[in-house]
Amino acid sequence: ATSFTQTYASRAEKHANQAARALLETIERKRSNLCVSVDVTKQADFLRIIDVVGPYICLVKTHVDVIEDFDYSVIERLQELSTKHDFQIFEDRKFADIGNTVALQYSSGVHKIAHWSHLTNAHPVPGPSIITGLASVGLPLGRGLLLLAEMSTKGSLATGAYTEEAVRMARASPDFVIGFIAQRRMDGVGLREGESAGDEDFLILTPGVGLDTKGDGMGQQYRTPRQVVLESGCDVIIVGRGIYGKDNGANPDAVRAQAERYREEGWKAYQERIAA
Ligand code: 5BU
Repeated sequence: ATSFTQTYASRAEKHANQAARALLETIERKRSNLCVSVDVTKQADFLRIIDVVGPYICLVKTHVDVIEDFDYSVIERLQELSTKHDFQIFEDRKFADIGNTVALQYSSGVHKIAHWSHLTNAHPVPGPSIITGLASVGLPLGRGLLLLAEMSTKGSLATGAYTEEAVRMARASPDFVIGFIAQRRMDGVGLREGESAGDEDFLILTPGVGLDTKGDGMGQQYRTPRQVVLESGCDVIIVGRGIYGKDNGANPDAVRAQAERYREEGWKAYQERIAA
């Protein structure tokens, strides 16, 4: 069986990377493949939304650089919530520079991402040296990296040969690169003649998920959890505004209801998939 029909639990057992294993185990334990993306600008909104959705998610995705009143205490609160509700953390930093610079951006500055974020991601555009730079910081801390193989936006340039090269880059660093931000399963993509996929198992985390709208008027394109998990073989659905709405999650009951709804849809699609 390919990873398409394997359970999250059985994939966890085989994964060499600590962060990948922890995420897969969390998904199985909580029966949730839902990641919430919390893109709000105030600490208070950020922490309130996470406390409400915490029970229903496997992962919180952050853009900490949009928090206006950021200080390091937000990270400490986030870590407390991660323990309280049993979820992993993914800073969606999208690194894209030379190895030396990304190592500094990952370890240092105001945010010190590597110190608290189990997963982060990078654009493959600089080539393999971006992985070397990030791994020099992240591997000793047991972190995992996702490469941006595709994007959810209209007119994305990350297609075709670019996507295939991204998968080749990941294949060359299996200890640190655990998978992709992409819109579909990537097993075997970009294999050259005579190469075999072996037992590679890339995790696919997928943004651009929404049940009620098709887009946001700024290029975002939404698909349903069923399209993403069952039809395209992705592993984790990433949902932002579909859960916290247009008012920064001001109504906790509404946020909770949406989180429950997306969790349910994502899990149903997975159960159908493994039964296939
Ligand atoms: P939304 O509110 O569900 O549209 O938020 C989607 C989030 O996922 C947001 O934080 C984006 O930065 C992120 N994202 C995306 O939407 N599409 C992509 O291809 C990538 C990231 Br990569």
